[in-house]
Amino acid sequence: MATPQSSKLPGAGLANDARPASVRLDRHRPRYHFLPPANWMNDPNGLMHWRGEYHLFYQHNPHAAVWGPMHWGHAVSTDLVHWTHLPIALAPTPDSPDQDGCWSGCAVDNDGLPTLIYTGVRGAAQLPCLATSTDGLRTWRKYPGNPVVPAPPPGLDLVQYRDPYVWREADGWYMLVGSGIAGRGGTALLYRSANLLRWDYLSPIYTGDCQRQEPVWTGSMWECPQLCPLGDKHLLVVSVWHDRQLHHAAYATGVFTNGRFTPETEGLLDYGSSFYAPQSLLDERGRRIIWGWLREGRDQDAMRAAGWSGVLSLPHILSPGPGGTVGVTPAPELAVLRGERTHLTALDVTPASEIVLPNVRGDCLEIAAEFRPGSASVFGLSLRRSPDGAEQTRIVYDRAAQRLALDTTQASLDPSVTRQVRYAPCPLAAGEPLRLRVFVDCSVLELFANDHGCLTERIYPTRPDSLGVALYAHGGTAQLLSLESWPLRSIWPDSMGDV
Ligand code: DQQ
Repeated sequence: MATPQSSKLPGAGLANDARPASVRLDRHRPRYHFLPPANWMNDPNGLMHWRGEYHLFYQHNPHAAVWGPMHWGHAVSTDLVHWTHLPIALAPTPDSPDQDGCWSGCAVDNDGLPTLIYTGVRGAAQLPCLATSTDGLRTWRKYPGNPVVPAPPPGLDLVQYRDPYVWREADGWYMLVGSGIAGRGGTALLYRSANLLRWDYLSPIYTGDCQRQEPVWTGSMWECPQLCPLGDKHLLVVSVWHDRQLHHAAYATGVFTNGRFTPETEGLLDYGSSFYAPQSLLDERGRRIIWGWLREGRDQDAMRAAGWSGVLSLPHILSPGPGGTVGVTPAPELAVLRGERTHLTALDVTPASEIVLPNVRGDCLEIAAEFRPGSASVFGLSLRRSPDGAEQTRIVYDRAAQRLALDTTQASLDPSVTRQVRYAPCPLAAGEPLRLRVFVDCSVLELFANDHGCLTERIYPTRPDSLGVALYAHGGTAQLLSLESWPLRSIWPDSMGDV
């Protein structure tokens, strides 16, 4: 085996009090979503529940708050909520197949030997590489025979090739590599191996059509593909790349048989603009839990000035939803973060004026609200609202369109940050209330509706008093059936991020 990895790199090992003031004092830095102590993070990688510990690796540039030479940062949790930063797990090795970066990949348990399969980058080559740990996932040795696939399969006219995802079936190991077929669309290439070290290419499991817009557009190339059983179907998750732009995380549920995937139902895992490159694990309780990278909505200068960039979504539990859709709920473990509950019952919300809730305010909040649409044409909640309403982020339910919107066009008075309206389909059966779960964490807003359909956005209110929550309705009266709210605590021991 090769030499052990250096684990004393800057970044992930920084003590909280050694972080630059810009990081400690940034009001936009989330407090209960996972992020590194400082600098850049993107994709979650190598997720694994190993002997009672959740291990999270992630794409990390420990040298700057912008994307750069990729390392694998590492953190561990026993409760899915509180994380301990560990030394960097993988760093580029000079003059090797990963000399220019250790890009995304996965983790498997090879009969008791934890093994990472990642993308080693050397120049234009992006090839699957392998590393193993014999000390409980703390340090990693790279396989001297890396890369374990010497080149992409010939003759396919591929658009990019990276992000191995590996799993075991009764007859051996299988691997997907994200790619695209020029002029057709995104694809995931299937391989098989007896030992993780030598791989035989089989075929694309399924190729999308980049001309097709409905039900979801899947672009020209797929990053970070992942295939796993969900209920009695298989779930394929891909991150849509097109013309060097990152778009959204799409899913398909369907049938996987004889190396081919046949989609039956398609959708987006999150309808906002931020959630990308998600990866899931199956935990020791049998739950399929997924995290995505939440991209910033501010520019490179602002990220450099802040000293950090990128955050993970909350852990989302996936389950089979109606008609082949995917159900998504926040992990119940998050309830340990709740402070004192505020509870409101039965309230009519009329077009007369917005109802600013007196005891519900803050920038680290969970809200669970149930509405009956009544006669209102649109209704909803505004959050991070300044007293004069000049800054506010609006959750809008449109009864006729059966659609939920997250409107960040007034979320910030800073003209340089991203502001937009994003929509998610949200059909309600006759008599079914709209049930919203909202998590506000400084610059993160995650919205769950009726246990399916997620909308996540990044928001950057400028005013310190943009903390209010209000209810509103137009075109008629909506009924608020109940609203519970809790302030949520920081997940870090010294309140990292508190200002
Ligand atoms: N991020 C990684 C790639 C992956 C992309 C590089 C997705 O491996 O395709 O940081 O965000």
